[in-house]
Amino acid sequence: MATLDHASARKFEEEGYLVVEELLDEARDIRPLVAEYEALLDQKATQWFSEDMLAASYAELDFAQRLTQVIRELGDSCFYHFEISLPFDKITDDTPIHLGPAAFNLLRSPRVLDAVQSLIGPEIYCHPAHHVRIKVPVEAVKNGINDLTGTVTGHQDQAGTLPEADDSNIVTAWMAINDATEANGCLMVIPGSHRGALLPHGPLPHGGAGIAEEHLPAEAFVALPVARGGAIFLNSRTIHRSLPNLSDGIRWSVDARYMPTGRPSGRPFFPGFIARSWLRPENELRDSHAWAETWRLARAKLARQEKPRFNRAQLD
Ligand SMILES: O=C(O)CCC(=O)C(=O)O
Ligand SMILES: [Fe+2]
Repeated sequence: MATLDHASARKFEEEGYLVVEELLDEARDIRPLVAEYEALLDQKATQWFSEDMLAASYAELDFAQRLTQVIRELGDSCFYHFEISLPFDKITDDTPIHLGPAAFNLLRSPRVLDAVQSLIGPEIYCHPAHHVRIKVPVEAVKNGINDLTGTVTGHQDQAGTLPEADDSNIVTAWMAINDATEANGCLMVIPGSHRGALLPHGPLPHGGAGIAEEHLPAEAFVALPVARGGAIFLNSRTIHRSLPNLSDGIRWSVDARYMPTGRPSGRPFFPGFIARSWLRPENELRDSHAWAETWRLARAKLARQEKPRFNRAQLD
C-alpha cells in the first residue's frame, strides 16, 4: 500500500502540495508506458518519413533524441499524437489522441490511487483532464509556450474547468516518468497559494494562457525536483508553473486528476471513469479498450457540434 501517513496528508492540506518520492511501480507503471511510447514514436517517425514529412526516420537515435528531432522538424503540434487528451479547438474525426493500454493503466495505478484515497476517500473518479508532457530542449520548440512540450506559465488548475466543478475537490497527481530537475524544467509551486482565491486567468502576451503577471503574488515559486517514479499532488488552487528545458535531454511527466465520484468534472464534453470504488467495485473501469472507445465517441460528437465552452481560461 502506498497510503499517505497523517503528517503527509496534513502537509498537503496546509501547503497545497505534497511530494511523494518513489510512488510509481517501475515494473507495473513506468516500463510499460516507456515501451508503449517507444513503439508509438517508431511507428510515427517511420510513417512521417515515408510520407516525406521527415528527412529521415531517425531509428538509430534513442527515444529522447528521436522525439526531439521529430519535433524540431515538424513543430510541436505533432505532439498531439502522443497526448492522452483532446485539444479544445477544431476537433475532427481524425484529431490525434493516444489511447494505449499502458497510459490507461498508469491512470489506474493502485499506488497512485492509494495516495489519492488518503486525500479524497475511496470513491475515486479519474477526471478527464490528463496529459502526457514531454518537454524537449528549448531550442527544439519554436513556440516555447506549448503546454505539453515547453514552458507552462503560472496558473491554478481550477481555472481549467467550468465553475460547476469548483466544489468537486479535484486533486492533481503529477508523475515523473524520468528525473525532473531544475535544469530540465521541473514543476514549481507557490506554497500555501491554495488558500487564496482563484485569480484572473486569460491569454498571455507571449503565448499560452495563465495568470497575468500583475496578478501573480509576489511570493516566490519553489522548484520541486523529483526523481523518476516520484509524484507531486496539488490542490486545484495551488499556483504552479514550469520553466524551459535548458538541458539536452527530455523532461517526461504524466499528470492526472482525481475527484470523489459523482461530482461535476467541469469538462462535461470529455469522458472520465471510475478508477476505484469501495462501495461498488463492479463499476470500476478496467478495460483499456472500453476507455479508448469513450474518447473516440466524445471526439466523434465534438466533431459534429459547435465548439463548446470548455473552461474559463483555455487551459489544458
Ligand atoms: O508539467 C508541467 O510542466 C505543468 C503541469 C501542470 O500544470 C499540471 O500538471 O497541472
Ligand atoms: Fe496545471
